[in-house]
Amino acid sequence: MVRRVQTGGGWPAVKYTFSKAREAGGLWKLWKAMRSKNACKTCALGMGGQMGGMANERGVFPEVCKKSLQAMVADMQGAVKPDFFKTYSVAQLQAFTPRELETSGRLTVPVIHRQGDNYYQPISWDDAFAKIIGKLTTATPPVTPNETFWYFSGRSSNEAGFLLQIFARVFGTNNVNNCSFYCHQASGVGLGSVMGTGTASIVLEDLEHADLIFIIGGNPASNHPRLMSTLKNMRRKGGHVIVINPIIETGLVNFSVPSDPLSLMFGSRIASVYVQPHIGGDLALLTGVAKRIVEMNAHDETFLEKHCDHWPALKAQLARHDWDDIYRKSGVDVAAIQAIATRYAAAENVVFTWTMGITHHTYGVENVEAIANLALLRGMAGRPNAGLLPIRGHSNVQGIGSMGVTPKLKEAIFDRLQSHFGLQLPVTEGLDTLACIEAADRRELKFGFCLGGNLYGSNPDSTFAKRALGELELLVSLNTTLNTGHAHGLAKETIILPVLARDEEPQSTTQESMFNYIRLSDGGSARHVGPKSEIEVIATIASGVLGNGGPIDWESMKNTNRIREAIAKVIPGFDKIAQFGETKQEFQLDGRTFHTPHFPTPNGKAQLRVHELPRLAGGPNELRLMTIRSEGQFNTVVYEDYDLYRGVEGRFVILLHPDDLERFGLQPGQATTVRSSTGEMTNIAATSFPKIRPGNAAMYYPECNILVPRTSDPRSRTPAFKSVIVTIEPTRQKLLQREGNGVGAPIR
Ligand SMILES: Nc1nc2c(c(=O)[nH]1)N[C@H]1C(S)=C(S)[C@@H](COP(=O)(O)OP(=O)(O)OC[C@H]3O[C@@H](n4cnc5c(=O)[nH]c(N)nc54)[C@H](O)[C@@H]3O)O[C@H]1N2
Ligand SMILES: Nc1nc2c(c(=O)[nH]1)N[C@H]1C(S)=C(S)[C@@H](COP(=O)(O)OP(=O)(O)OC[C@H]3O[C@@H](n4cnc5c(=O)[nH]c(N)nc54)[C@H](O)[C@@H]3O)O[C@H]1N2
Ligand SMILES: [Mo]
Repeated sequence: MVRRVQTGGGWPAVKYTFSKAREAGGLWKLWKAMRSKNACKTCALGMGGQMGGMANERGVFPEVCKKSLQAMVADMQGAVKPDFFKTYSVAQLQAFTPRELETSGRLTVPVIHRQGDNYYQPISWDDAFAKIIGKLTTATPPVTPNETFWYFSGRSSNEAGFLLQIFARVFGTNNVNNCSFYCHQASGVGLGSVMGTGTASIVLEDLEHADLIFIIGGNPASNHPRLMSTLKNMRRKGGHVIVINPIIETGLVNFSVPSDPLSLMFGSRIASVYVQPHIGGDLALLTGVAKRIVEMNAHDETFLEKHCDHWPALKAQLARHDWDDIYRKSGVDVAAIQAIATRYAAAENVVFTWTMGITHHTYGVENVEAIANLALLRGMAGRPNAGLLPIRGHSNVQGIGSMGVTPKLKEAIFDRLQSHFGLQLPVTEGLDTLACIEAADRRELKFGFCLGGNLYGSNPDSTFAKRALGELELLVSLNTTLNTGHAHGLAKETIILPVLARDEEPQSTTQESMFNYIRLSDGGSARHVGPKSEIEVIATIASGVLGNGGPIDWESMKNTNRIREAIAKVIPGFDKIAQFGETKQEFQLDGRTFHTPHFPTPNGKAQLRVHELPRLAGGPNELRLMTIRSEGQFNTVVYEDYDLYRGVEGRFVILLHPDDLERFGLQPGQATTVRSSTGEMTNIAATSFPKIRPGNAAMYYPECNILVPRTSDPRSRTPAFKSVIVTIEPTRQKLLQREGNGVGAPIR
């Protein structure tokens, strides 16, 4: 039974450090690994390498975060046993939970699986390379460039991302995309549409001078714990935090920052105002706050007229929306909207942050635009200490984007690539992530290459994703550990290549934080014999496919200094990276953050956007379901089956407000069947969870992705992972108990 905690962080976090240290072979060993000069492996708020892996970009030594310990200890685990792939058939691997797959050990030998075989077989590196290179060059019938796709997760370095991206283009396709299409793509598109640039408008220091921070649609206590000391410090100085979230997240109410004795003993209050809209109600709520600000005459008319386009249109639209409609479409009444508006109007330096509760909707881009509108109303962008901050997920997802890992290259990158290398790049339209899976299903694609990640596990509609990947002739993935994709997302032939983690790389690499700061990973010694560096793998394949006599000498790209020289020439703002191998000097990217109200749009003005308010999804006998992370997982990798902060045991559960349990005639703990338009899950334990807004429900990703339809935001192509319409009824079979996997999981 898990103990319900009343505060985030605190003693459990400290205790956890010691238990993880035991797994890693002792506190000293773990401490040394954590102190190595490598950028943190988890979220993009993580720490740079320059100061010994644990200081942020201002050189301040912050928290040891549980996430980074988990990721580090996972990389420090022993190798997959030599007879592992002989012992466990694919059918058995399919019955493993995500946690069991992850803890099977580090991958050290390449393996291959052929459709119809029961087992993965080891394959030598040479044979694996020959097979991949052969498929792309001499196969009959041939595989053409546009029959291939290239997926990137956000864990890899800038160098690996850049190298693979240009290889795919020179090979001849723009089917190049990254996990951002399932994550913050709506932030990039929405910020781009209003501000002219798709990343944070502030640096870390600005955040520390804010006196009001909005946390919208995210749970940083669990997913970005290092943000919590900033919030605590700000509250101590008299600042405020406004949280907008359908769930009251324990750690956003109270958080005990382990490095601060007072906070550790007594906890620190985080939220000043906590508002619970319905899932998907943010656009209406944010519009309501904007309307109220104008009614209170708390907006900055001069700023709006001087530095923004379309202010008259927005003003007229805000006046047209009526309060009843706003309430119906958000679930938030005028009194709560007034509470937010009052705090906002009183603050001087305001930072707006948001995460997946905003982007995972069919109108994610509009949600982000509404946040930007609200900030601009009071001139909270284009000056120091205030602005917009999408809280990024993966540690280098932003860098992977900067390196040009998008179907359509930015014009400047395209031109510079052509002129610097004398290349002729493809101009065909490239496919985004979801479009690749759909094209695979139509048998239009034959070959897939995944630089890290878990493409199967991160997809909506798992049944469909499995079928689509099954149509590919060859799927190659570069991974450190096993995940559900290796068991379920199998192509006709599937190759897994084991790679080194960033702190095991023989050469230094770089990563970009969500504050547009380029960080060092100095590498280290390999923990296992067998895995290769991502860069070596990519360069070997590229040189085998394209040869070395052309415009790019791929062999020479095994040296990260050569890659960085190319990055400096090709990617705007990255000039300083050319000398990085020598100086190891971390740096702030130019041209991303703006402290003056001159926006990188064609006329230098921010572009306010006008929106219709969407109706809340779902009918009277349905529930709106959000699919979320627990405190004990990192994306599709599950470290623990319990969710400490929410006090939930097991992962095959649906969290429901007691009112909804009653509405559907369910008892707490009862086995239920949850159905959506794409799938159903049986034996899901109905869990009483008073902290969720009635009418809404939550389940854990990735297990529940079978229920998530492929409905996506047309502007960002991000699936609506947080807005799944489901029905619920008791399961007739008896609820099955299974050790370790929580209540409700099928017995295998
Ligand atoms: N521990 C841990 N840390 C992580 C990760 C992890 O898996 N585990 N993943 C990393 C990655 S890639 C990412 S993208 C981030 C994700 O970080 P988050 O976005 O914080 O994570 P989620 O669990 O997807 O989203 C959860 C929050 O959104 C709220 N929410 C859901 N729907 C809505 C809505 O309609 N409106 C509003 N306002 N809120 C809503 C939920 O109640 C929940 O608190 O975390 C990164 N860090
Ligand atoms: N229903 C639902 N679905 C979602 C979401 C949701 O909230 N709900 N969230 C979405 C989001 S925000 C994201 S970002 C995606 C996540 O999508 P991905 O990024 O594709 O998935 P991860 O689970 O982070 O990938 C984990 C794997 O990365 C590998 N790995 C770890 N470190 C390294 C490394 O250094 N190099 C290499 N090559 N491999 C490494 C490990 O083998 C591990 O198994 O999922 C999306 N899917
Ligand atoms: Mo993400």
